[in-house]
Amino acid sequence: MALHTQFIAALAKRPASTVVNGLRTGSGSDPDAGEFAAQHEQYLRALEDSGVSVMVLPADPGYPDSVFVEDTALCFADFAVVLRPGAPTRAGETASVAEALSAWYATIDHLEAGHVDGGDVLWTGREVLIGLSQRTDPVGAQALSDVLAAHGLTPRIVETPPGVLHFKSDSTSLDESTILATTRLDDSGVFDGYTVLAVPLGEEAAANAISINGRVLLPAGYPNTQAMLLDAGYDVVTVDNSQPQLIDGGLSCMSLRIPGN
Ligand code: CIR
Repeated sequence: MALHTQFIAALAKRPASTVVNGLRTGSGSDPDAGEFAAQHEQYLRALEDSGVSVMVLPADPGYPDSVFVEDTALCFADFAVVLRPGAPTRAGETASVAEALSAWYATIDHLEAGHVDGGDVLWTGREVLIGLSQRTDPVGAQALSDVLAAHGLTPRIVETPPGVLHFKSDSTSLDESTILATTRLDDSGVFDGYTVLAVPLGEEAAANAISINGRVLLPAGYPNTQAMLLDAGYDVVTVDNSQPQLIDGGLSCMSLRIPGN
């Protein structure tokens, strides 16, 4: 199993009641705070059942989107990077996450310029793809690229399809050679050299999954993607994510997974 899909721990944050005011690209209905919290609990159980110990930070009502901790930092085996989220209302989410990460990391770098959301950064095990998006700008992408290269990783700055919030809204690294992705992202050629499992049309939201300790956590409600992954030999566990999806949240967005080393 590739290192980048093996994890010992995860960091999450409880959704605040203000999650109903979370940012969204469309004009969809508000999530229900109670149902969101219930689905979040199930999500935490699914992570624990996958063999990680989960640290859960208290809710932060001042930041409606703060449940989506993935956007605030990156976690590698030997170091973490605290990011600068691109939405102004999310800039203050990083402090509590940075403090919590010191439980695992002696080395924590900080992005010094521009903006990057963690949802735009895909570590494939071979390289780190940094997707330019509405949230991740060229200055931030280059600054992150420099940090990662200094740690011996191989960064590559790429494009996110128009209208897609984050690069990882449309992609997941299943293992070092295989990517789960939407056709609209795969068609860009960004994954040339990888085996791509394309989610069937109409199931685009299933492209955001989590490959963790030999299983794939997949949002519930995407039977064709589930069947494709099962056929390909993956162990699939579904998690109801309908509430986070109302505000553009995928499964990966709600935790930072800490690799073992
Ligand atoms: C936002 O727009 O920032 C949140 N409502 C959703 C963030 C989802 N995060 C992610 O894809 N990594």
